[in-house]
Amino acid sequence: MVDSHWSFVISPLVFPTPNSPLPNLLNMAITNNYKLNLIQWYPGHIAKAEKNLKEQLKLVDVVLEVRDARIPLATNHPQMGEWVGNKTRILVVNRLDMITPEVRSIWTNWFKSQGEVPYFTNAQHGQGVNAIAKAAQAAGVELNQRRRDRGMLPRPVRAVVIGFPNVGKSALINRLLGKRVVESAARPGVTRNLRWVRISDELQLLDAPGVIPSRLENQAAALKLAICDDIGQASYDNQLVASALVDFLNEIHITENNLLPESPLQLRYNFESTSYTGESYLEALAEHRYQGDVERTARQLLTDFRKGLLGPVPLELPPNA
Ligand SMILES: Nc1nc2c(ncn2[C@@H]2O[C@H](COP(=O)(O)OP(=O)(O)OP(=O)(O)O)[C@@H](O)[C@H]2O)c(=O)[nH]1
Ligand SMILES: [Mg+2]
Repeated sequence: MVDSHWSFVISPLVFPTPNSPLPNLLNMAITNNYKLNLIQWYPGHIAKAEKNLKEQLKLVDVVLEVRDARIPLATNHPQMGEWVGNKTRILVVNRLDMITPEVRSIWTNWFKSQGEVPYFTNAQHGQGVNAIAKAAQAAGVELNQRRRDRGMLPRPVRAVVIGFPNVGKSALINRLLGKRVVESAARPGVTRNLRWVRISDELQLLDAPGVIPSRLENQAAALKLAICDDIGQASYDNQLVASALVDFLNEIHITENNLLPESPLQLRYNFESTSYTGESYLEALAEHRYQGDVERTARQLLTDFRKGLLGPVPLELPPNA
């Protein structure tokens, strides 16, 4: 379905040539080789939700900020500080099953070095989810102490779940409740309206539609969002995004060989990737496996990555890791 409120721009692109050297740094690969100004996505329902969110925030004690463990930096929303204000913030890094324990511990150390405590979760299967409820309820204890001191009756702590589309916010709420109360599905833009859900006598959660900056300034981050299916498909070109995925995977395999000793593309398709640029790999793989159909190859690659069939592969590591 095409939403008429979606705004997207696809500009002419310059792809890396087959003979160009492999990029050295992820972001350099993007800015130098892709010459991008292509991905913009800000559907009408998000603009509306942000307005409603501002209203509801007045009622909220705790913000559960949800990020995607494969791209914890690209899913860091620039307005989060503003929304949190002086409320308690709990940093949830979801999709823990999609990275290795080693990568998780690298991120944990990095967040700690930044003075933050990340709560890693798997909202699909439930790992780490109870710790989130506990952390939110702990904020409620303080809240109710203050209320009692002022002669007021205690009330449940109210927490809002905020993050980019498709990171697993609604899945987290369903897991916390142990049943499916809000819609959750494998595409961005599933939750359209804000909705309060009573988890227990102590905790109420507000499910919110995924939010995204009105303009995606950082196109390397935008590509990662597209690769992870965190922005609407109508806003990007599959072949461009799949090419970028190949470049990211090659880059991590080459520069972080201890973390990714085998090329996930070689393992999945039995077709060597590191002597190719992203674009030329797509073409060669299309010839090798998909009767030369590059678009089908691009879609397959993206689907396989999103389903975890390329293995637990991060697209980002902390700066200076
Ligand atoms: N593998 C894996 N999948 C997850 C995890 N958490 C959620 N999912 C899946 O990711 C998809 C998106 O989940 P949602 O809960 O709809 O995401 P959302 O953040 O509410 O998305 P919007 O409402 O569109 O903003 C669903 O198919 C979930 O089952 C996780 O930790 N691991
Ligand atoms: Mg949702």
